[in-house]
Amino acid sequence: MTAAQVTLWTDALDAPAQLRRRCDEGLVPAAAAADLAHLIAHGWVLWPGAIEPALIDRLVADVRGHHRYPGMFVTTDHRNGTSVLKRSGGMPDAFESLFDLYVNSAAARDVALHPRIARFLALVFQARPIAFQQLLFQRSNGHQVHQDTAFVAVEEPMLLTATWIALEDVVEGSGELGWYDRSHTMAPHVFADGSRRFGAGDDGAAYAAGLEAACRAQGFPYRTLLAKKGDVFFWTADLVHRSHPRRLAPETSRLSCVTHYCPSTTAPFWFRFHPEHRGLQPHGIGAFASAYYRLPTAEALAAPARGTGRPT
Ligand SMILES: O=C(O)CCC(=O)C(=O)O
Ligand SMILES: [Fe+2]
Repeated sequence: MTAAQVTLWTDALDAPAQLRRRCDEGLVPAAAAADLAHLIAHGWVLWPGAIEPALIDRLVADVRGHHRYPGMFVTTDHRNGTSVLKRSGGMPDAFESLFDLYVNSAAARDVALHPRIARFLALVFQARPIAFQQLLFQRSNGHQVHQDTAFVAVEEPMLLTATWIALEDVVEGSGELGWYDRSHTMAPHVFADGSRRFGAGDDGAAYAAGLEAACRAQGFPYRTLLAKKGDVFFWTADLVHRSHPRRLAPETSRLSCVTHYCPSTTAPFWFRFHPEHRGLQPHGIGAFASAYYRLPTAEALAAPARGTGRPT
């Protein structure tokens, strides 16, 4: 048996009653009530066209132009077939994913903590939102079926949400986001070391296969997202999701921005091990943290302090 989990109120068993009470007390704006009810029931909510096209265009320009600042970005190294991270190079690159772009891109900050998102996070968290791991995908990375609690670690694992934002219209077969509706209600998956974090003693393929089998056995409908530019898909800690298997060429564009968030009442797990990476960069009603860059920074462009190695 594991100890009772600390969860967001939206993931609590009595969340529908809590929502009714909060609405009665005037704590939830009318426009947000339906979104919260959907999040509670389904584990996700979709906001079509929530991000302005001009802001998306600014972010895409930063992504496509990042080679102009060699070494300033932390990226995947998939071309070399490794899962180790590297610093960005000086040639145009539309293949690798960029980590924590919000440090060096004002547009990435404005997208990740867009007022629509920040306001909703404040309702869900009842605290200041901290954006703490951002992945800018230029194409699908082919993620297997997972719950973010396994790979995006927070001190209280369930105090976690994420957004997936389309920076272009998604093409079918490009590795679109897929998820199991209502799968956030599954019993918590506990790994070999007794934690909710995937670790050295765990088998990735077995984990993915087991999770998928459990979703099917419980009859959670599988869905994919043919998102349009500017759409925001918001999900909670334990929603089971994946990159839907790609049918098109590996380099097919699927520009999208994923950001993970926790409330300021907890901390990203790496804070334990990297005190120099506990800094926060305030932004609007929220803030950013980074495992790779030292924050806060007054620089318009900051160099990674831990740019290579295994992802945290
Ligand atoms: O974009 C995808 O295909 C999946 C991304 C994902 O699961 C994540 O970043 O947590
Ligand atoms: Fe994920």
